[in-house]
Amino acid sequence: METEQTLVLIKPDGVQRGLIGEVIARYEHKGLKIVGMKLLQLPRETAEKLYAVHQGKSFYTVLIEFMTSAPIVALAIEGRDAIELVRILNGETDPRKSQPGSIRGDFSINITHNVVHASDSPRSAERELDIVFAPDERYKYHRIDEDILHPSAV
Ligand code: FUP
Repeated sequence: METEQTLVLIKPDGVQRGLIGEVIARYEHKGLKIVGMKLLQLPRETAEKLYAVHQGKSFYTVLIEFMTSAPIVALAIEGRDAIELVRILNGETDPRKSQPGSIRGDFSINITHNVVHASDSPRSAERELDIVFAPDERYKYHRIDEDILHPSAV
């Protein structure tokens, strides 16, 4: 198990629907650590960088319009296997396939308005975190429950 950081975005629908606290609680209660957090409206250029891999796809324009339409919350989340754990907590991209109990399974019904984004690999996490967070916007600190979450032998 590696300690990793990942980027989460609570999308405009999550912010508009008052789900910020609920979504953050899912990650916190799992035992993941918030090491960076801010409310911002994504400039178009930033959204295009984040979603460069989807350029040219049928949903790209709608996705960029949506992601820049209103404020989002950006989170830098740290923990052992954080990249995979966050994606499990988020659920499948298409909310119709997301399991109840996951964020998308519980709170969304439409693939564009699917509440959250999270990085899908160590490489994309590093790239995406650098796009959204300046180096001094991510903090190193010890959370008091870490010794209970991670007994030293395991
Ligand atoms: P995810 O990694 O789960 O966020 O999913 P992707 O990177 O594959 O897609 C990014 C976003 O593009 C999704 F959150 C929603 C949108 N999308 C569509 O609208 N239609 C698709 O078929 C695939 C993705």
